[in-house]
Amino acid sequence: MFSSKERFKENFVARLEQREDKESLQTVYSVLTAMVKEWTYDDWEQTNQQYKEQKRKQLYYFSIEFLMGRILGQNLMNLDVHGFVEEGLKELGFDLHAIEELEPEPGLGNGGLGRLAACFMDSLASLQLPGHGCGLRYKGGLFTQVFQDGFQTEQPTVWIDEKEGWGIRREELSLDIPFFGSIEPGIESNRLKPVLKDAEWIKAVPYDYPIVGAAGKTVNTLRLWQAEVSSRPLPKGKPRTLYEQETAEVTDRLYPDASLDAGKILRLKQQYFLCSASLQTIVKNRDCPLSDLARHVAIQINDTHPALAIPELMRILMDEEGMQWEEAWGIVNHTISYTNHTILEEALEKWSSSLLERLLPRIYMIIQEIDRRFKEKTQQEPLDEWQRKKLAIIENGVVHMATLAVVGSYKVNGVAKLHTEILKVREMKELNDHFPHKFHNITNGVAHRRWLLKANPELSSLITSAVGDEWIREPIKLHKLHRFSKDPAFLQDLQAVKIAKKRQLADYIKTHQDIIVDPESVFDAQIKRIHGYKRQLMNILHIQMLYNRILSDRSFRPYPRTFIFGGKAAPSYRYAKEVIKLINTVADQVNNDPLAKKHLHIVFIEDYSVSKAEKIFPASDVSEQISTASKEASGTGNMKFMMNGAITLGTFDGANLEIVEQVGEDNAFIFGLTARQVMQFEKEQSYYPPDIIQHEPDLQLVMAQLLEGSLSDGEGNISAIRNQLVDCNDPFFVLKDIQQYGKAHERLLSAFENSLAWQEMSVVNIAQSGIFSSDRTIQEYSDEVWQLGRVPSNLL
Ligand code: KOT
Repeated sequence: MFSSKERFKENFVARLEQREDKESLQTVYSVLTAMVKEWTYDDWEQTNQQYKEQKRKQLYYFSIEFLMGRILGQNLMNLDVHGFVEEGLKELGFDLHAIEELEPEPGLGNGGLGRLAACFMDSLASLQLPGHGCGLRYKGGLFTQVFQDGFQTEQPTVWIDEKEGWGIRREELSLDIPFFGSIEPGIESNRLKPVLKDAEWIKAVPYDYPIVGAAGKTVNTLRLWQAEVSSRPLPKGKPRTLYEQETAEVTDRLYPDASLDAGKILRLKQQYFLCSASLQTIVKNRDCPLSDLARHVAIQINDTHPALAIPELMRILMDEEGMQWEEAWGIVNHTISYTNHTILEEALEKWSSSLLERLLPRIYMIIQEIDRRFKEKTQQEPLDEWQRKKLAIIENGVVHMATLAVVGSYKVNGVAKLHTEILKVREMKELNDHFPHKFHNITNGVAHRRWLLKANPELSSLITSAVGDEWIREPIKLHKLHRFSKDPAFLQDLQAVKIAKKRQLADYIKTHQDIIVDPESVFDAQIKRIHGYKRQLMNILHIQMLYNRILSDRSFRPYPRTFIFGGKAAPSYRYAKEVIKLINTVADQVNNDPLAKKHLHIVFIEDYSVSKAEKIFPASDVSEQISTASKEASGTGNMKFMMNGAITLGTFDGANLEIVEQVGEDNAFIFGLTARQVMQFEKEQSYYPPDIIQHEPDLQLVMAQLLEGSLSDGEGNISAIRNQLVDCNDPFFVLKDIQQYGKAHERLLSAFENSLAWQEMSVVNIAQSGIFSSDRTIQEYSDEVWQLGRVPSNLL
């Protein structure tokens, strides 16, 4: 490693000299990546060595998605060399920023759940905790979104770059995973052992990625498994070409929306492949007697996608290691813990028993036995039929993965206070009554090193110049900024930083989307997956209402605003795709209207991704967090905006409530139905949108435009939106909340006009954001669930 810019430059130039195409930025990228890899690998080996020597308890975070974003810049930052590498390269005539942009972005996740896993990886290593990721090495990440005539189209992506990639193939650690076949009784060393016959085997090859902790020497591992053809014989009658094709599919690409792809055999294959390969490796590499596993290993399952870890660990302990059920169950039940990320009915995983039984016969037998024993246990309890149903793992030919995950784990957590409460009192009430000590809350957090330090170096420098740099290691120290909340010089500097970031984004928008936006206007952003409950529809209908009013009311000349959207729709999610088209249609009309464009601009950033998010969060004034109350488990974008000084315009949902708890109602704009009210309406089925529209002429106009006027092109392009709003009685309460939303916008706009007061709100938000660092979240997991701090007691 280099301690100075000069040493770095010397070494860099020497390496560049050996390359052919010295002038190309691609070569520079390749040389720099190779250097960073080398620096990392020494520490990586040392970290592993130390973990072994100290016999530290290890955490494995099982997740079907890891949305890492670009790695080079983050590693430079965490290695604490970003500054001098950037300067050194500049002196040699290269722009580090441009070099970083050459890295193919690993988009191995869909959104919140996958990005959370990536933030957790950063925090684990930065807190010097022994925590590693286990996932899949999809060849293609999330699709690339391309707009054609305002519609989303999808193009496949390939992020894997075998030459420059960060991963190391660990061929020697490969293993074969069986699918299909049938179970026959067998005997081994005088005990019964189920034998799997005629299985189809898929080879799992691990690729290890270094996870570099901040300013420390800790380098943890993200292990991603790749599916390849096994050398074992094929079952009789299976054509080789079909086998090869099906095998390649297993890690060919990420599913673009878990909740919509439920029931697909390939998805189930992916899940078992991940669980089995990871668990077999963990059990094999343990350095303790098997009976002590739970004291040496913790496994966190990121939602239910890896819940097959529960029966698979049972299988390994019993069938491979000869343990009895009770002992094995005790170990599983003290090793695995589960995080729930959603209460949306359609996202709760269910598998058909027959599919599970066919693909994974032994695993299905074990699930049946877990279910049988659990039913036996609850038999004595005075429960009605409905309550028994809610406690069933297998019911009516369906396996309920969330129930399996709760029964098989020692801790279950929701991801924000409200979400956990809803789990406990409603969604999982019966399970919580049965296991009162399992359920607890751990509110999400985000890696402030990526979302503030890396994404917003200008703001980071300003913070450091005011309060020192302790906040980088201890984000709670951002509190110190309160001292500056009334300091006019600081507030002006803060405003200057915001304007600079807005200019940078405006330049990006001009270059990439050919739209000119005014950096002095309010930048109001909603960036997240497109989904009914997230209510991008309410946002765009409100903009259309503003537009109508500008045209009809000569006295209405509001302060200029730029509305920024970003997000992808699942390819098969018709409604969400229509919302995208609608936003693009309104954008076209408004941006090209000579009067309206003085007040409103709309930009839909194409192909939203982690690296684009890094540009948008720092440049935003307003953070749109407008989900239907009770539906957004937590949200994490809300935290990224807050760290960058944007003010939340949001509903009483997810972690928004905790943001408001931190900053006070005066420093956020909160509106709309509460979760309790939404749930009451749902229960009583008493919400009837026509009652509302009837009394609101501006709403009538926008509905008319939408359903038969300027926004509907008569070709059925908005039939799913129409269906939701009209035929389904607006299940996400868009029309119910839209007037309050408009009022909240008005309050916000008048607040913005007093720029010092706005900056003061901004300071309060940044100062209170430390608690939303994933360092805090990970420390809570470690203390309350994994207990990584403790040296195993048998060593004391
Ligand atoms: C998707 C399918 C099944 C189960 C869960 C999901 C899921 C949930 N995907 N992303 N989430 C989001 O997770 C984030 C991290 O906890 C939350 O902040 C967000 O509210 C969830 O929607």
